[in-house]
Amino acid sequence: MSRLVVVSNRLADPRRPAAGGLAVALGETLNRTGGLWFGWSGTVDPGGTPGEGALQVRQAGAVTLATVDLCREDHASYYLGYSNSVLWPVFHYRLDLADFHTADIDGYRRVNRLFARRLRPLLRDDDVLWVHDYHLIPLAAELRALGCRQRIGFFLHIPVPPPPLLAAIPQHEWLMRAFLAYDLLGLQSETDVGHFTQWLGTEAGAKRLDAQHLRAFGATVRVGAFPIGIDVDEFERLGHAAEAMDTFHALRDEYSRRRLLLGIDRLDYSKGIPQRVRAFRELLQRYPENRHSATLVMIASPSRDSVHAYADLRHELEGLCGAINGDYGDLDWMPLRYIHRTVSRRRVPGLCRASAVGLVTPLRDGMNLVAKEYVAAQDPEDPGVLVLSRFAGAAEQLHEALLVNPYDVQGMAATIQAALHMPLAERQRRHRQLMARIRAQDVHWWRRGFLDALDQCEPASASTSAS
Ligand code: GDG
Repeated sequence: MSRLVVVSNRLADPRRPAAGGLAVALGETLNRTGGLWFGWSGTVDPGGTPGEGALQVRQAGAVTLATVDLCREDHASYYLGYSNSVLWPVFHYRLDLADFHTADIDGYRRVNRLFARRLRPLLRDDDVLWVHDYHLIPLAAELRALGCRQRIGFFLHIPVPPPPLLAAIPQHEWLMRAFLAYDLLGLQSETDVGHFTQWLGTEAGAKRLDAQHLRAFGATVRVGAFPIGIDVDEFERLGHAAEAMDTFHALRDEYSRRRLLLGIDRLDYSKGIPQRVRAFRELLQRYPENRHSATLVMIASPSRDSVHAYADLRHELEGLCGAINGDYGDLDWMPLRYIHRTVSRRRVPGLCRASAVGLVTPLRDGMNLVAKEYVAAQDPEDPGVLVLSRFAGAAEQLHEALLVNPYDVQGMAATIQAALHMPLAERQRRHRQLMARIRAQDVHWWRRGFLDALDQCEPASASTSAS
């Protein structure tokens, strides 16, 4: 059997529970298959040279972890700059937050070239490579330029916006060529596949060979939707363990006469956090019976705080939460508990189960695993209700959630009110249906679907170079 080589910007120890969607999903995948996981070590070396970085290799169970440090300049241009101040905002439909600098694209190319140079000597001829996410779009082209002929698949964890937004990226043609160097391109949803196909069609005159294959720039790529799932069994195990049970009982005791609502995300402008808080304020305003009774627990784990847009979001949120607690709070009740810290993953299922409503309200999201985790954590006899943005990739699968438009604050408040009053039988029915799909389409289904499709691709069909 071929060895699996996973490449992603960041790695996690696959034997420990991680925070962050990609780290969780990849750790679970590699735990099953074994193999090699390659990426940035997470260390910024202040004395390092651009485009250089020593390789470190260590073993974590069945998984070999191979990492490279980045120097300060490469970290600034590749990670903070091009990845998170150009690709992340544009792919989340936020042209207004994109910040284009030539030095950043140069750094992005340099680091992808560095990764290819460090990874190449570790590869075996029959390896299968699975590259992840927007930081590494040109990696296959760089590997091909070094002579790699292995099958290489790419999975994009974030959404694909409509073509006119993509066309605003100054290097968008270069990006298209880079995508074409992969054998298989996996996206989260059919909406994303539609946008990607239109982009290649309108901007590169790509020809559709059949339902799955596109041809452009002399190369053929297979494109498909592979919605990512969670490891349901592992999450249920976590939910029955002591830390989750303790969290659940502590919250149930503390809020025995109150209803809890829960939001849990990285503090990111794509997650619709201020919109959710405004909807909660509207709930207290329009439905006063919720005062002294409903409490919103919002866990926003720190993320990318040296990017301006994230610091601005933090200030906005602190102002909003302070104003709501000031306006509505009382000596014996605070409407909002805002926690700007990462909570232990072991506590997450307990937090979810203690909450009557789970609020997942991104303005755009590739998938959103919290939505699936919230459902998986519920007690089937007395389940909470998932309120889910129609703009999360997860909405294509989770039809029985209460779908909302996060831009419509009043509409969201009305839906939260309906969720708080949903009869038990309806909650049970919706939960049963949601759970069946989350279980059937879990992280192993996702991994198998992607790797089986990659296996069917002709190796090294692409011969393009992104440079
Ligand atoms: C990207 C895409 C896509 C969150 N806060 C804490 C914490 N988390 C965990 C959650 C969940 C994960 O992090 C977040 O996953 P998401 O899917 O919601 O979001 P992103 O990190 O933006 O992930 C996304 C995903 O990739 C996978 O493809 O779904 O659309 O943006 O597991 O539980 N975990 C802990 N403490 C926290 O405070 N321990």
